[in-house]
Amino acid sequence: MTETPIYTPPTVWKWESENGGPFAKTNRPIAGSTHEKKLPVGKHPLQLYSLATPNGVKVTIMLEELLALGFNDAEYDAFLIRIGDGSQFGSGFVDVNPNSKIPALMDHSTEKPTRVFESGAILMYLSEKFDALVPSDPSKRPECLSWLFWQMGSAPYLGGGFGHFYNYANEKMQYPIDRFTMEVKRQLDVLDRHLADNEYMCGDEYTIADIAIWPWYGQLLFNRLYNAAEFIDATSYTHVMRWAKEIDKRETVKRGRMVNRVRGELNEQLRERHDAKDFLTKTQDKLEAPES
Ligand SMILES: N[C@@H](CCC(=O)N[C@@H](CS)C(=O)NCC(=O)O)C(=O)O
Repeated sequence: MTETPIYTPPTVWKWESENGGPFAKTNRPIAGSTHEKKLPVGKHPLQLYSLATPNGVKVTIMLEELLALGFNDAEYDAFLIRIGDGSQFGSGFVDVNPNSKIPALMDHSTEKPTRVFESGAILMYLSEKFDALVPSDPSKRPECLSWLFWQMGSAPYLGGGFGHFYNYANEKMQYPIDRFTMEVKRQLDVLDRHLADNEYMCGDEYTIADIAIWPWYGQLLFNRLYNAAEFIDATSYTHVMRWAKEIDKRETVKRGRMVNRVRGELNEQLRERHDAKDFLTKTQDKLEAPES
């Protein structure tokens, strides 16, 4: 068995080499843009710049839910930001999100266009703008926002911790895998106990808390993230699984998952969405089909 060499940190860390992982080309220890690039602006009030990762999908599900509820002002253009190519470091994107991460939203319906970044802030912004998918009853609203913020604080352990070391890291190291697996299983148990007594995260109402949590924890159980369902014993979380399957059936969720998707089945990839009809006419299988 080869021993991992012991690493002694230098007094001051320096950025000397790419660490070889799949994000090595884009990860940097500094913020700001790397190149000039204006963002396109479409015809709708809301302009989304994103990619169909779990954080991106939260927002596209939210927008599709709002449209299905009849809020026509939630019409949106979704432009693709390819984070693997470093598009999040273009000057226009950094103007919308100084943190250089998808998703980022511009609302052009306000007197001066409003920028919103951080998926949790975007969900809250949209729920307040349309007064939908968040309880207005003061006895229920705090519970909903608590779970929304629970997700925002917890998912980095799942993605940046567990997902990184279990799935992406070139070397599989037991210490970080044990540490983050333990935490992710603890989080799943938190959800499982809660969902044993609640249909949705905030009781009997489907809300932004479900929209935030499902793309991460629901899809983890379906083996859509990190190929880890067996490793974490997904089927043992029966209540989370029941809830996740229920949400997976929603047409709005199916549509939201397709937007800005660049992987998987071609008929499930709507790389850019500019019109509700695009789901029927602009999926990648149709765009790539030879002309007859
Ligand atoms: N807390 C942020 C996290 C966003 C985030 O991590 N986005 C990832 C994709 S899921 C990203 O853009 N990564 C690009 C990079 O790190 O350079 C949110 O919820 O919006």
